Amino acid sequence: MRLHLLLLLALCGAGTTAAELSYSLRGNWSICNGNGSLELPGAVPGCVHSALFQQGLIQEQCSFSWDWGPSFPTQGIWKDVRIEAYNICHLNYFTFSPIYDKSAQEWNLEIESTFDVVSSKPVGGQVIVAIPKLQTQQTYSIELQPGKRIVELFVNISKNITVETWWPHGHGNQTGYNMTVLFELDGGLNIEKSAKVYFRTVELIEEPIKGSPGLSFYFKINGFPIFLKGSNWIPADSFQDRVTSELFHKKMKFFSRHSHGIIGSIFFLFKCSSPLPAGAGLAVVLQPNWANWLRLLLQSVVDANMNTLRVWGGGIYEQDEFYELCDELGIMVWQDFMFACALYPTDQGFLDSVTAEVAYQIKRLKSHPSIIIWSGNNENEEALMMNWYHISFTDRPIYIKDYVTLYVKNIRELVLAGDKSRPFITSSPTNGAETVAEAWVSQNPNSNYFGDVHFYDYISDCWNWKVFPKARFASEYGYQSWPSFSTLEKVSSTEDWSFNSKFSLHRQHHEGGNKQMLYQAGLHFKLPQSTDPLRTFKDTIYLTQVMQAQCVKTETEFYRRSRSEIVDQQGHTMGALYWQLNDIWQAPSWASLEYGGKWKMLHYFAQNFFAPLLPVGFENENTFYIYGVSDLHSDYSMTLSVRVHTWSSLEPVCSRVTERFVMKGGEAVCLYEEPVSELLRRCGNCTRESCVVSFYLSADHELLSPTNYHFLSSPKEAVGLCKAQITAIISQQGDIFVFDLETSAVAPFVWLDVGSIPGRFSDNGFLMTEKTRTILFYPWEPTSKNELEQSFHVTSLTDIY
Ligand code: BMA
Repeated sequence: MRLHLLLLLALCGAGTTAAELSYSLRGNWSICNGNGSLELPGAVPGCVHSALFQQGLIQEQCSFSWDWGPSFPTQGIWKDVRIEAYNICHLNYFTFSPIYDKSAQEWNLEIESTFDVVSSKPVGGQVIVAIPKLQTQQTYSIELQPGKRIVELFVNISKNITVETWWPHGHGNQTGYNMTVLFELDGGLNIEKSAKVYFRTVELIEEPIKGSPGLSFYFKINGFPIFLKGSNWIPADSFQDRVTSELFHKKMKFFSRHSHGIIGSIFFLFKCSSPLPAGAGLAVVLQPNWANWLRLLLQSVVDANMNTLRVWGGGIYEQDEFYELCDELGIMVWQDFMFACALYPTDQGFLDSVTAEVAYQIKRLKSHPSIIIWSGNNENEEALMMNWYHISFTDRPIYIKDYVTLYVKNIRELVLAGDKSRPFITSSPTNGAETVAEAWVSQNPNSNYFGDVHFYDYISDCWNWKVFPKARFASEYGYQSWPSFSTLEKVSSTEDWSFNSKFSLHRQHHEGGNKQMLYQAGLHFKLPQSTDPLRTFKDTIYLTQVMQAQCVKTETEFYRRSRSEIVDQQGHTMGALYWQLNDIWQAPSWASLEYGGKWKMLHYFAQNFFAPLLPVGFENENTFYIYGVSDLHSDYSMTLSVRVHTWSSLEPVCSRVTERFVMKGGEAVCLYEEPVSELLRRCGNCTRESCVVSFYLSADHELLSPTNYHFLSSPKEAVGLCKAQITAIISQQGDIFVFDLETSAVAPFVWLDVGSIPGRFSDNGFLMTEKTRTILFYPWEPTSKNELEQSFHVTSLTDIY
């Protein structure tokens, strides 16, 4: 009999498998955080980095603080632990990959199971694999010799059966097939596994582009080129045992029914109580609805028309439920290995630990169709090549050698051995094939001509699209904002409620972050001027959200409209993943979802700027253009309507509808072009300051796109903008609440807020040019009309002056 204590990941911070005493790091080993923006030790209170504590542990890197998060390094066991006793054999793991055979045009399934055979004699028996919906059932004889044994099965899916493929959200269904694998072994030992199998192919296309040096960098799913739209995922909480979904409960049931040759089975759950630093108590009391936490966050991803999340390398390998939900919802996952913003050692102990961890994670995750790429680390190639950490010229070759040892000779080899079904790149950003050609470290890993880029610029005017890189793929970019007052209120008190309070400075972990937000906002908006300090604080929060939403909108729309063209030898952009989706605590950050799940204005904007069909307006040399962007698979016939309003009237001063045209699927093309001077002349006595343009795509009076807009001047220079009185009548229709809005004047950035009532609106932060508008509220927990009326507050731009 053998007792098997399954501590597995439970012990380890970032899902690591080893925690040895201490490693000596190379001479000048040093670290910075986030694009070299913050030298450490940080000047910001509470901001420290893993390197200072790391001592050879591969602990969740951001648990020692990041430029958006606190320092709460947890210790101890934080995942399920169970003791299993067995006297014949034990199924250690079970994993599989669907593989498409292009030449035979058929699907096969590779199933791998590893056993620990403790019986002294060989264990014989058979395995029955069944996928009923695909009329597939195959039986294999097996004989397991004592010791560690791997069983590899190859299941062919008959060509005569139609296999429905898995598609990313917005591109098709997420069809999956139930599969059971039953091991009937000697001695009456039956082990049954069930899983959902999804079929899809993924290719990373790096090929020459006409008119541009370098190579493309885009993904084909099931042979179809897809623009990746989405964001970057960070751990949902400093204390992972709080991140749950209802799937978790299902799993508990599964475990208690589970039996595999166990002669005595003890099952218990061990949830570690994380050590809480002083002051952390507040965060514990005020948890969001944890039961649905994960699902809510991921549902918000698809609700905002995203199809991709990058699981960033400074966090953790997420729990199974995360990937199961991504499979179910059609969210593609760019999976980093957990190394970020640091140069790691490569002594044998460290490499052994990495090997165990990486091999385990590949096995655990490879059956998920949602994962479309493995990536070695976050920003370590760039850190090395741009010398973020001031390594001396003479030491550099040692660091390059370490880098290649860790990510190429170890991690890449493990990926190639364990999972050939999806691409691998060594880093993000990287130059892909060009990085390989340059011996795994490119002179400029952030090149616009290859691979992906990370781009941050808080100084240039974000309304000027010319500052953004015309890259192949933007995998990180963004701007900070403050979360809403209702979120902050839960972890602060009266003396904290000003932009320069100790609290506000303490929660801001990005050096100069608060100033940068006001600077960027001040380029286009008047800053709040109230004499009431609380009002000024709330208005400033609102304005930072407006600024962030508008900045990320401009940048993302630029990337989306660059998908089909090459300008000045650059372009063919096929991905836009802004930094960052979610928050780990209540603090200013780049996130579009607040801690607790509340949508910031940016998330509502994302729903629009990621819409499958979108008109994008911009100016170049005083000419106004509208591009049509389509992510659809087919061509559609439609018209474009362009309206101009003066700020002072709810009636448009002029309006134009184009001839019907065919918008090609999967393209971005110019639909409209007019010199600004002509547009102003055509529309009465418009000036840049007095008018605003809005536009949408429609067919037979049916709206096909969100209504988008273009400011002809900064709102701070707007002429005729008056204080809008906006009222709402709230009614209930089933589980949904209807907000019938009425405004007295054109109102920019209309923000509907119901405080802490969990839920989201159908749209928010919008430009209101019509007298009335109906907006829906989808509650995430039961609420009432009365409760909503009590909490409801509306703000638009002129309210803050
Ligand atoms: C990138 C990320 C993070 C960071 C963000 C904002 O560098 O990879 O490290 O939080 O930028 O600075």
